[in-house]
Amino acid sequence: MLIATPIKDLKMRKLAPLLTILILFVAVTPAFATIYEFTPSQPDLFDLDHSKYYLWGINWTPVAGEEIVSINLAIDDINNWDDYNNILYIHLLERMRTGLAVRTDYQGGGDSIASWASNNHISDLLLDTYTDSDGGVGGDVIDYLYSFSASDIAYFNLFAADGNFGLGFDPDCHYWNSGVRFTIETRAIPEPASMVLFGTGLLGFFFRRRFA
Ligand SMILES: [Ca+2]
Ligand SMILES: [Ca+2]
Ligand SMILES: [Ca+2]
Ligand SMILES: [Ca+2]
Repeated sequence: MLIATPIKDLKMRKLAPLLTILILFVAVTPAFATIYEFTPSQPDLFDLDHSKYYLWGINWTPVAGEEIVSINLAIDDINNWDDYNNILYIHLLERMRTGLAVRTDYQGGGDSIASWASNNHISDLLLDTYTDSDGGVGGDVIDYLYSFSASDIAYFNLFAADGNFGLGFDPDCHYWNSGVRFTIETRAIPEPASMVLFGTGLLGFFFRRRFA
């Protein structure tokens, strides 16, 4: 069992106000989180038709003074048409003309985004593949969510540095869904100057208490 111990030690008594201020500071500092959300012009990407692949170009420039905390790709209510083929390839692209482009692969050719990127000399990263666990229309209809790893975010920062990047989807077979969303969450990078000021203030407070 945990029992709260009173602060008996003299040193700790002196440090207590300092700790209180630190805790207050953490508690009152707003997170400054900003969410940037993107949806393709056709929100469900035409239900990810098996005979196509989709290239979605997005213009977004990393904001000075902000760092990326998380990036998520969501596809709501995804469900495969049948299990003749059952794989959806999802790529991050270094660049892509803004908006949505639909190309044809007749459901074949494996990962058509990888081939397209290679043929067009565009750097790309295979983010994920999705397979419907029950194969077909029955059973599971799930909300797919892919959260970028730290390494994915590093690639994203590289790809988006010039203000443009893309996402590529190759469904082989058909994936019904009710919408695709791409979300970037950032937070303000603490400014070194204000941290120094804050530190100086704390020190001042501590010494005033100590030598008063
Ligand atoms: Ca396809
Ligand atoms: Ca394909
Ligand atoms: Ca299913
Ligand atoms: Ca780029």
